[in-house]
Amino acid sequence: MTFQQLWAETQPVGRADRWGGYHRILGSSAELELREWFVGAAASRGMHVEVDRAGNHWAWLGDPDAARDRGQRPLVVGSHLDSVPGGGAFDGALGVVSAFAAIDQLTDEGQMPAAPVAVVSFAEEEGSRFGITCLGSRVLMGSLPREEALALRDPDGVTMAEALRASGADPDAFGPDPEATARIGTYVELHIEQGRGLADLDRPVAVGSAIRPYGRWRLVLQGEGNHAGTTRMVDRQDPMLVLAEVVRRTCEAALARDCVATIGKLHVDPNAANAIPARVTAWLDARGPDEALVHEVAAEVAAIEGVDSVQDFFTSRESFDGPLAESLAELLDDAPVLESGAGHDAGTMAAAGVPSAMLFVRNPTGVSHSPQEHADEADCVEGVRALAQVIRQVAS
Ligand code: HGY
Ligand code: MN
Ligand code: MN
Ligand code: MN
Repeated sequence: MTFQQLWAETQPVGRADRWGGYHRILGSSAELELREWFVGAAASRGMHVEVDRAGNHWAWLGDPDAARDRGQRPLVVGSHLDSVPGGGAFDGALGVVSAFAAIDQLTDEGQMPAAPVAVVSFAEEEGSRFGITCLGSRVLMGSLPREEALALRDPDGVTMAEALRASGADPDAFGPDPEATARIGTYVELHIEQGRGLADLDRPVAVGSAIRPYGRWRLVLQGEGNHAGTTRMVDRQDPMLVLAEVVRRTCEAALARDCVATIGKLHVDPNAANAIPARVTAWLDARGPDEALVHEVAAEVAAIEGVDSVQDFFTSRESFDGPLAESLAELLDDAPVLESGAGHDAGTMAAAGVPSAMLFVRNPTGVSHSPQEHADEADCVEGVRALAQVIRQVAS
């Protein structure tokens, strides 16, 4: 099938009415529908579907175990199918759709390598339900201990273990999967660019060089709940005042250090218009050119009076395989090589020692994690063509 045909199949799934964005949250009907689409797409291409112990979906063309017996380690391409709440159409889905489209293009041209190739769809890349990004790849590779993952809670208080049980899966079987990981020779992820690097360079496709350091902290601002009408202003302990200071200082601390930092999610208890909040939980997402600077931003915010801070995760700079990136850039007509300000499963793979690379497709406005996220069809087709070239080169 062409890219356009495959894209048309996935586009209606999970489009939310409210803001026009996509809601493809782990375990939601939309996310389950896309998984079914993935299984169907694999089956119609004669690919064998497996779900690893961390809940990631794999579609294998060819037999990876026979390849291993021959001393080959296969190429894996793919991305993720979940989204942030109200996210764009391209983040994640573009990589999975492009993977199938590239395989189809090579097959039609009689150029598909004989060596096995897999398409992977990683689970909960956005961390929209359980709070930790790249959850499926982190658990798979053992960089997030299974006990920690099983104890994570979603916004309704449901633990990962309970969610697995409810979906018919066995939490005891959940965890790293050495058998699945031993099959991965190289991982290449195509993704929409989430900034304006390619638009500025006027090029359709780039190769990724690294993922910038990234941390997330949960800030608990404790106050005293009380009646909004009867409590004198001088008698209040209102955590919203602390929040106002947190937001202002987050921006200042990031600006002063060439970092970016965001308070994008809040939980207000009890969340009533006529009650002074008893407690506010705010999430700080901070990223930057170097780890020390990112930690400094978080430390400055955590030091504000009234703030208790817990680190949810920290991801170091992840550099992709340098020689691989260089060879891909050369293969793709001297494509530009760009760093990523966004996290990706390819970063988890690189951190675990898997030779990994990324391709980025131009995003004219750079907007992402928003319904306004966009890539032109011609650039997406160019991305598929690039991925097909990479498959032909790397898999054979
Ligand atoms: O970068 C992120 O927020 C996530 O990994 N997509
Ligand atoms: Mn994303
Ligand atoms: Mn993504
Ligand atoms: Mn009352």
